[in-house]
Amino acid sequence: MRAQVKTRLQQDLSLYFVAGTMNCSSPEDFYRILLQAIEGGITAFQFREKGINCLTGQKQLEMAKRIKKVCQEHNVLFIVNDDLELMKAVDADGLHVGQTDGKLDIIRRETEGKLLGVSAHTLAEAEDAIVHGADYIGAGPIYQTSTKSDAKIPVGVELVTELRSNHINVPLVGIGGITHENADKVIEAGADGVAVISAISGASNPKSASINLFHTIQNQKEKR
Ligand code: 3NM
Repeated sequence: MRAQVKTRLQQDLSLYFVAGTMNCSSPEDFYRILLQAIEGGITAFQFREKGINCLTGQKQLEMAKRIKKVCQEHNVLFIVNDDLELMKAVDADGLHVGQTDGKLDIIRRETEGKLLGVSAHTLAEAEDAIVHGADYIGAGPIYQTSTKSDAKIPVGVELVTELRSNHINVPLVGIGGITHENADKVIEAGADGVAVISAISGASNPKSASINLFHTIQNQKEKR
């Protein structure tokens, strides 16, 4: 990845909001929260529409189109979780996959010209993702999370430190249990950003939650 593209991606991943309609009380509530998060300064959004009561088919596609439009209008990176066809259908900026979402070499070929993010829970998984061409890594779960039912045991910011001290130099975000109270520790350990679901989707005021997170992250980045 060219240095300029990398620097841009490091900035674009600073505050990465991940959500699907299941994380909110209704599809309209989801969209309202997304708009507020954008107003509050999120830099990237991942549409993670999976699990019980998620939208499928045409409804999912229509929602993805709405998201793409609003993200594009506000220069927010738009990533689709684990759905290559949906990513292509809405011409999103990229795809994010987990460790069990398919063979990375095939996924990389299918996402040529798009960003590819991969979740990693260990150094070996991060190394494997990079060998297969991942553009960025989502490392976690950093802290305890109740949002993802099958989340692994929290690895702490130590995983970020370990990745950075083992030549993992690609853009990297921490995920899992991150709030405005602990986001600084994740950045301090070497992450370029934080990915959150409930810290924004579950906030009584998603806009001010996003503003708080953004400031915490930027302040910590400036200290480096
Ligand atoms: N992936 P919250 S943890 C979607 O460890 C996701 O890869 C994780 O939700 C991983 O910010 C997680 O509410 C859930 O804790 C993050």
